[in-house]
Amino acid sequence: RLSPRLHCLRPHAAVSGESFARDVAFTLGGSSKSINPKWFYDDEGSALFGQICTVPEYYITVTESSILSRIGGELGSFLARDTRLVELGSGLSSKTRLILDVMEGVQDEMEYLPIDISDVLAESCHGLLDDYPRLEITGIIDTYHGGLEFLSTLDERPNLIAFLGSSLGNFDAGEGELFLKKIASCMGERDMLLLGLDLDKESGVLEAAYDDTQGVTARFNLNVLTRMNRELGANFDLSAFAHRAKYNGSARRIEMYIESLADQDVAIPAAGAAVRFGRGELVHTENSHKYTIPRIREMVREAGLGTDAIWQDEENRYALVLCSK
Ligand code: AVI
Repeated sequence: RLSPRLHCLRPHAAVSGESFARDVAFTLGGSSKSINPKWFYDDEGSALFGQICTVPEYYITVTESSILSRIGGELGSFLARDTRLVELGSGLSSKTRLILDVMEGVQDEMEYLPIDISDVLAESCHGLLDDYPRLEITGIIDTYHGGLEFLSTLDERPNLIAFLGSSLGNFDAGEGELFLKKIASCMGERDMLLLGLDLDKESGVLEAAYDDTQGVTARFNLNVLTRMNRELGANFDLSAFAHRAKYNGSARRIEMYIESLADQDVAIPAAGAAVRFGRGELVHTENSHKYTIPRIREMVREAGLGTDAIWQDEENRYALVLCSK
């Protein structure tokens, strides 16, 4: 279904099958194996992530949403009549509604520019158009970097860049800080950044959030193997691999792995690779960094931004940070 209020652009071919093949050939080829978490998000992976957001142990989404609904009025006071909402990694756009509700109170015409690596972007936008009749959407299907590049081609209107769900935490150590600098370098004087970050906490709570009893996170993690089977012609036997999530206290992060349960060889024809896995060998699939308030302030400052507000939930599990130049 097409709408004159929805445009979807795919500026780069960066999300193509060929780059998936090349990337996994490289990251599974060395002695310490990994898979970049951006490959989680095919249609099935995006749907599974949506489901993770509703499991009881994964407090991140509900906590962020409850903070957002509580601070709506205050956030509105920072918005101009022509502020455009840009969202990095919009996914299913569920929390977006809470921000659009705030914009609706301040603006006659609303503009939303979601940037996501997954095709589900277009689908989730249709629901938004139905519910917000004064909304125009330009969806960008691309990596974060491609999306930010696109941002620099836009007119002078102020942007509220939302980067929610603690997605910054999925960058490798040091890379997240660099990416924050990159966002800052794309921001104009009137732009703002709304950053959602998960706070460091007890390891038991964190490990449960990344290894839920319903096994949704396990399916999400292992789905990347199914994706390789389908898209790259690989022959991973899903029953011979298992999901693992471990808290690394010194690095302040959850680390997700796929463990090989046997000595086995797997062919990945499209990547021109044959990969040998030892029993107990771990493939690192994701880091999810956790933050402290002092560390957040420091990161924001080092990126050349000022902190306008920090909001937290009552149990200090999560923080929403508003920053600008
Ligand atoms: C998208 N990202 C912020 C999630 C996280 O919490 O790191 C991805 C995720 N991985 C396992 N569960 C959720």
